[in-house]
Amino acid sequence: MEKKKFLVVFIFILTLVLASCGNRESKEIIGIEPGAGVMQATNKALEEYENLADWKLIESSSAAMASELEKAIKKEKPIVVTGWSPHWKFAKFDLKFLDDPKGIYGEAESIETFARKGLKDDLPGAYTVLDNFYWEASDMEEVMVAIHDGADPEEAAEKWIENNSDKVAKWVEGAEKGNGEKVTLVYVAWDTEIASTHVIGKVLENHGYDVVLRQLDAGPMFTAIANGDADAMVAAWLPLTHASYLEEYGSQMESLGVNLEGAKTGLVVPSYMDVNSIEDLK
Ligand code: PBE
Repeated sequence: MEKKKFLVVFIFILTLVLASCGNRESKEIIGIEPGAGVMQATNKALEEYENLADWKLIESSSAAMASELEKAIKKEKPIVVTGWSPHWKFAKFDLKFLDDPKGIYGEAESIETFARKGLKDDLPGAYTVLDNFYWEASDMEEVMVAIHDGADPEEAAEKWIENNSDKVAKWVEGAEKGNGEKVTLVYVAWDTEIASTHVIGKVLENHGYDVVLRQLDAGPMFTAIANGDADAMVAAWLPLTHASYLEEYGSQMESLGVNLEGAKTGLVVPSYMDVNSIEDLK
């Protein structure tokens, strides 16, 4: 008798624990690298949207976030991730950005190029190529999808350059050829920046420079340019996503302007989920 009672109580408690686990799981936002602007914005969203009061943002990596998303979609399970566009995930899965009535994630973002001070005088040819670098979201997406489908980033960049010689010709127009001088580009392992940095890196290499690509976290990427430890990066999302980095390091870097328009960040869910706004998350 005693044993039976114990068993009943045990099962009851187990049910409670499992239920609360399930509950907790559904109140998680799968994030990426802690230094990303979309993570700062999501922390702000957790504070400002009352319905997110008991939600948690999970730090992760861009690659791990994408694989969690893929796993959930295979089982048609609910999932909320910190997302951004352009990104291959929109070509591969049926996804939607949640409406953001409080405007925490801002409107459309641009991606901008920054160089260290003095690059223009030291390597005017490389500076001109970086300054001319501009492409469309669809171009970047093409490279990202190729990489996701298994191509090496360098290979995917080469292929895109081959197929878009008209665009590339405009970037190198009027740029003095390099003579094996070293150019260091820094970037973060975000899918967007892996694509862009490998493309512009290859273009500079084809133009006579000895290009080194160095992968860093977001903060160190900005400090490397500000300190002059690296020559340039094509990875600043503005006006909002990297606003805090710009405030800190903007005066120590040289802005070369926008290289892509119409980017966006926010909370992303599979289309089969019955939510359309951040305010619908319960
Ligand atoms: N991202 C991709 C970055 C910028 C590029 C949106 C993940 C971020 O949130 O900082």
